[in-house]
Amino acid sequence: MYSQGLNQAETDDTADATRAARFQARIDAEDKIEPNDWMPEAYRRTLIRQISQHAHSEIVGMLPEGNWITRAPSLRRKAALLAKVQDEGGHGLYLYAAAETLGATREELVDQLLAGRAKYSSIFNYPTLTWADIGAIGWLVDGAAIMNQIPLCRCSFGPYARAMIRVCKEESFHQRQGYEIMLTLCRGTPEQKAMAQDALDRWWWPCLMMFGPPDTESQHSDTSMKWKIKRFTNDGLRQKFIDATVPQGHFLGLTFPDPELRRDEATGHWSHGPIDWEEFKRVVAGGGFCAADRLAARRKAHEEGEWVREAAAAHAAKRAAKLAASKEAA
Ligand code: FAQ
Repeated sequence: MYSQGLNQAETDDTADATRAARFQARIDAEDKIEPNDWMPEAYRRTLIRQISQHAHSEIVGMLPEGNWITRAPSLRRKAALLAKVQDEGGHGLYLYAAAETLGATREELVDQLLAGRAKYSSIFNYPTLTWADIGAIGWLVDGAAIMNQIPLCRCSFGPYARAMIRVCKEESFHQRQGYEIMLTLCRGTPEQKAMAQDALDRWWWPCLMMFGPPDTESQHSDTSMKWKIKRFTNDGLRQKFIDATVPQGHFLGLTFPDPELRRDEATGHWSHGPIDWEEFKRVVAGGGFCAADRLAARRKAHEEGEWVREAAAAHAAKRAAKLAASKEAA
């Protein structure tokens, strides 16, 4: 009996190893993995972790800019900002839906966020003090998000990759309108240019942290790259972002808050000074300046949305009952 059990365990192990090898071969061949396909449990968990953190980032990311909708300097600026913040809400919804295809419900993911148990991007714990911050967020935060998300359009998991295609199109528009705000300020009065410089001074280093810890400390990069969830390392993407962004800042006539920023003529890359990883860890651990406000705002929105959820559930129940009755009658 005992040896029969052992033999069964061995057979199960061999079957698992065969499935895992087949799975990796599909990944290596650039096949897309779809929700009903077999996948290792760790692949599923990694995706739920990353996609849900990404969804939370979009939803919490609505708050710093939402703060300026009522104070936008013109009707045109207000319309563009309103649309941008709505786009971010939409991105959050596609991402929660992508996570749902992996078996995580939106309710449980939202509960984790509201309970303070889920991570979201460190960048959204910084305050938006002036209108120039709205320009800096579009230019730099969306710019960093695009740099990170373009490779995610080729992620091995189909629903995430497909969601990213639309998200990237919208983020590109956000990035351009942010840069245009910065350009307008930089071509405006000396006070406006000073506002733009101040925004760059405050947002530059936190934006570099968006790409995650240095490669030597990234826990998940190796596995995520093996599974083609990530295509580049954190440092690799950070460098691409710096190389693309520094000339844009110089075109604006702005100075980056990094005295060590230098172009290496041989490689064409911009080398930079040390990133304050202690600040990053503190913010990720919940010690960011706006962390408590951000969660309080999400909790309030969730409570105030209770009646909408109730109405939607009542509507769905009524439709289901009607459908069941018409089937019975037929
Ligand atoms: N903030 O081992 P790694 C946006 C965590 S969307 C907070 O390197 P991984 C749009 C990481 O989760 C911005 N936590 O992890 C927008 C992990 O924690 P865990 C969000 C961070 O997953 C624009 C631990 O550190 N974008 O901006 C951060 O391989 C404007 C170890 O790190 C995405 O989420 C951070 N900055 O790489 C909205 C893109 N960095 O789970 C509004 C998708 C790392 O072990 C306005 N995500 N951590 O507890 C990714 O590409 C990856 O998840 C990384 C991290 C690159 C963020």
